[in-house]
Amino acid sequence: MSTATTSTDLRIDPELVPIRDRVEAGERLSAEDGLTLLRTSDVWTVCRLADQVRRRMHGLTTWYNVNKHINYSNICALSCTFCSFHRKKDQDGAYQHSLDDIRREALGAVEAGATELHIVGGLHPWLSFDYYTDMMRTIREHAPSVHIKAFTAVEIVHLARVSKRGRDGYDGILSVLRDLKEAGLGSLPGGGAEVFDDRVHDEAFKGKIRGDVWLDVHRAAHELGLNSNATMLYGHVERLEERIKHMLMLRRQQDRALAAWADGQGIVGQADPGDGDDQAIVLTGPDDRYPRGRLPYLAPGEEDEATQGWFQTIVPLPFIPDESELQHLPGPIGLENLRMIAVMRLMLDNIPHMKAFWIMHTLDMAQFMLQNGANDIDGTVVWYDITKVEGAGTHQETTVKDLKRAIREAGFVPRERDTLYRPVIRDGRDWRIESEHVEAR
Ligand code: V47
Repeated sequence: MSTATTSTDLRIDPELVPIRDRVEAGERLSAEDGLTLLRTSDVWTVCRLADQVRRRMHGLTTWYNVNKHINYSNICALSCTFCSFHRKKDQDGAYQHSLDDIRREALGAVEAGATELHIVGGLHPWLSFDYYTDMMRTIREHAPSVHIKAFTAVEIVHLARVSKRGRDGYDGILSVLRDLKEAGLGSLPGGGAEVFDDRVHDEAFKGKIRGDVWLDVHRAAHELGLNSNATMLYGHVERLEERIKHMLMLRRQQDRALAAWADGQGIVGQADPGDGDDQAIVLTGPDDRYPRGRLPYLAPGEEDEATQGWFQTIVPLPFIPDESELQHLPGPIGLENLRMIAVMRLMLDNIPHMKAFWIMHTLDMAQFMLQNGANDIDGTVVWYDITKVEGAGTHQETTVKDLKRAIREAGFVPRERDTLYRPVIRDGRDWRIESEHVEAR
């Protein structure tokens, strides 16, 4: 790498100089910029820029939550090559939880002070739609204060088929989400996005929904006032260009989701470099661009009246090869994972939060990621069956004490949040959401 001297006398890849200037000015980065960030050997400059952006957006605040994951069944009609979670019905290790099991899990979560249940499963071939709405109602009845974040986009499309609404396309998806919301669903997790590209789809997860359908499901959720998260599962058969394409597709959809809100905030849209007529809503600029607040926020109690949701968090997921059909691939490690966190922070300038999911990165690496763009370390988790790093079993739990320690030692201030990023005030297992909204600093 050739180097040049910056005003602060640090060495920087000259190709990153114009990108640094655009980041400092709060301008949207282009696809070419994204590729440069992915290719440069000057990873530390990329990380430093992401840290600058993260501090602008969130100051020193770093979020964690007290949550519990439930996988209601690992029986799945699909057999994605990257996935080691799925089982066929009679296969060893296949399981399916009854609603009684779910009730017990929900009560256990309340007992442990959880504010969130994160519920996903395989595409179960025989369970009826009632199972899913009854699951929501059971939790609502026994754990009314707990937020239910459940079902990836591919599960929603599966439920449209199961409930005979599959042929209705977008309307079928809307109608399924409406029923689930009515039964208690509070938001959608970001899983199942993988990489939005048909070539990658056909090679690694054929049979699963394509990127446009994943985006439709989240658009429908946003239309119903439900917030959602987004992921990218990287480091398998995709190319760097395809990673950037994925980010740009998410960014474009988020511009549309935030357009009306941004208008009300007096945030001036920018022209999007090389891409469409939509105004770019950039949330990563200098403070004076956001006189009425930088980040979209849903006040406590407004959930039912919300008419427009958005992507809250981006969760980069490194491909973990163990026990999958793609286990001959190495999977991304250390520096590559740090770089991805940073590049996604810089490119996804309109997604408020960036999560370093410690289960997939390890807590040690997630701690590093807090200094490279991430402002959220996820939660206590408890049970996790989808990936197992370094020989972990399904019991994968950490304590609030360890999460706070990781955050503090990285130089940040830990704050507990609920699923919708509102500060939680806690007294043992009892908690409430702070009603006054103050932007994190
Ligand atoms: O949907 C499956 C991915 C996802 C592998 O929204 C794999 O807050 C890596 O989406 N290696 C589940 N990834 C995880 C997920 C998630 C996690 C934490 C928080 C949130 C959130 C979402 O994991 C799956 C799939 O995309 N996945 N297999 C694998 N071998």
